[in-house]
Amino acid sequence: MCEKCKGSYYITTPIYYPSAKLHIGHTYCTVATDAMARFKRLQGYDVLFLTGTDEHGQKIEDKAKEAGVTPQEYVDNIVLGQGGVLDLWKLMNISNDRFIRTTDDYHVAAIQKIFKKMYDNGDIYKGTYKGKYCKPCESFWTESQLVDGKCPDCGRDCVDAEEEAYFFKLSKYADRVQDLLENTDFLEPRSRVHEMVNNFIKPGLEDLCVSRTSFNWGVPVDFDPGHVVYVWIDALFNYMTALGFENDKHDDLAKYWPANVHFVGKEIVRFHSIIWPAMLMSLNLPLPKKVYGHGWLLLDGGKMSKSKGNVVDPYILAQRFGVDALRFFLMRSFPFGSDGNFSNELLISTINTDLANDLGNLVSRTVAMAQKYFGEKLPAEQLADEEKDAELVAMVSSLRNIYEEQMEHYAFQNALAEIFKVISRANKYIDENAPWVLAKSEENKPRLARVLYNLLETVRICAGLLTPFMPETAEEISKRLGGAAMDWESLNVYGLLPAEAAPVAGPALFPRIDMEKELAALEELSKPPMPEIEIEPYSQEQVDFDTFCKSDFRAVKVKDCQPVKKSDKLLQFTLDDGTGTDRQILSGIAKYYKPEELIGKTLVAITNLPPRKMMGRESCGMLISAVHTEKGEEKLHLLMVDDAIPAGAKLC
Ligand code: ME8
Repeated sequence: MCEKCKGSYYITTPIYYPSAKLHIGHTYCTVATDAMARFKRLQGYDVLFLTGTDEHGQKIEDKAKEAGVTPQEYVDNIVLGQGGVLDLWKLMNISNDRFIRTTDDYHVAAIQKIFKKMYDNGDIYKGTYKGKYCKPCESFWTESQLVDGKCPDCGRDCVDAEEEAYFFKLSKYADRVQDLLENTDFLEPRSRVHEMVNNFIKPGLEDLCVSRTSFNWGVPVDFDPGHVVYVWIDALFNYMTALGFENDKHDDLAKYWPANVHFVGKEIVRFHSIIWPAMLMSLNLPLPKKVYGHGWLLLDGGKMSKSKGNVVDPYILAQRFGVDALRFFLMRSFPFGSDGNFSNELLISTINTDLANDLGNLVSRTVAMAQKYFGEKLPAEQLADEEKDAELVAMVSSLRNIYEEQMEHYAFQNALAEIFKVISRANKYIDENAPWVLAKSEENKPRLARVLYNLLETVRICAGLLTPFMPETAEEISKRLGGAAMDWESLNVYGLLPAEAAPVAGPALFPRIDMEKELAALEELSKPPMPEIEIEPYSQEQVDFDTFCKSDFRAVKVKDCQPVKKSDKLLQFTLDDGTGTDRQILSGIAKYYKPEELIGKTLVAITNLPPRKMMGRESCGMLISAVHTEKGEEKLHLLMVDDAIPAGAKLC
């Protein structure tokens, strides 16, 4: 370990199901983990940040079948393909040190060994599984666990399942797990402990079915062909196989295990706080130090899900607002341990208020004033005013420690709120000290220099502490302050910026967004793409042949065509229908044709419809057109036939 390092720190996200493209909810957890990992690196820890994908299970097998590809091709496309999981994490500036796929050979082989170990030590045994299974969640349930007969996690139907299966003796570990949850701070927030103990442990923890025979896409149980390992066992052990547990691919188990924290969404806390520690107990392995169950990002009060069609695309938001602004919004707007309601309005107003008005303005005003009043750099001669400076200086000086305390408790929202309290205070300090007034007299220049110095120093410390959330912005601000120090120690020392600071101006960090226009643009973008060509559904009602033959279709030649006064729809046709008497037909096609371009054309009309009046004029028949929709717009083409066909010829 390097001398300066504070020690190792291992943090993980859940590994994602590549059953569909990831949405903003998935991004939320990964951004939070990234912020924590960056914070720990900033503090001086040797961090290993792991994320990855959980690629086995029936759901993936079914989806691949639907798509007509192999399961491996299916997951490869979602993980590695354009706009896939890896692309998204790159876009979001996620600093994971490792990425595990549960289809990686080393992981598969390790899972087989782990399963065999638990079988050999008697904690896995063979029996018959009878119960309920929720396919989308890959979860087994007992009848009593269902809520109104449905899966307690997702509310969907469960299917009856009965098959020969292996079981893990979860019941054996019930007391130890309960003790772990109730008497240590293994699981946070505390509210989740009550939920786990009351809903799952106290009603009686049953042994867990840990193999399946009804599908193939999983890690095969090597000593019993036909069985594949339950996807959650395969998935949970990723946290250790990624460090080299039961494999030679990696070699840092001793350094990083036990993990400092697993960040997981609230619906998978059960797997991480009951099943996971029980399996580790079975293998006599150290337990992770903490599982933190964060809340969900909700949309219109409900969970986002592909099947509900209400997912929010992080690509679109990152493109429109920038990656740092999106990362910031996710961490600033919702308390990490509870659910939060996502909305575009909240996103835009957070960017406008905090980033454009407060932070952006502070940086640009401060730098602009320093340059305007002093040119390249501040003068060394500066005059502090104890009374006027004390509050701001005290707030900035204590900020790092207050922030640290919040970050250690994963209270990202509070940590950011502390920074923004200081930023607001600094904006107020500008108004209180009115630099533009001080600038008017030469005598006040030393005081003016000190005011600007205090502001620059505030910006340095605030921006440095924003690094875990907005790494690119922090770097940019450091450059604008002339390469200001933003390492952990410097962020706790007020006055480190040289007195003769030389700030550099730049474009607005966060331009203000026009709420109304932006909401309209987002609304437009969220609409599903219009199909290129849409045709009318076919009629299901049959017409008997004799009825059809009653319709008299004739070729007609256009002798004259005129617009109809006061109607923007109708054209009036004078037609030669071969009878020697002109026929008049009115047709609502003015939007599609100019009258003069139709004269002389041979069209098709149905001629034995009863005459009807339109805009006071008689219409005797109807012209036949082809209609379809193109990119949402209705299109119409009059049916035109060969001009060699004489007027009045019957179409049959
Ligand atoms: O659960 N808000 O994978 P997953 C917040 N493969 N978090 C959300 C969310 C939302 N709207 N939607 C999803 C799995 N998540 C397993 C994990 S770990 C050994 C195996 C979070 O892709 C969700 O809570 O379904 C979970 O923590 C993570 O995204 C991955 O979900």
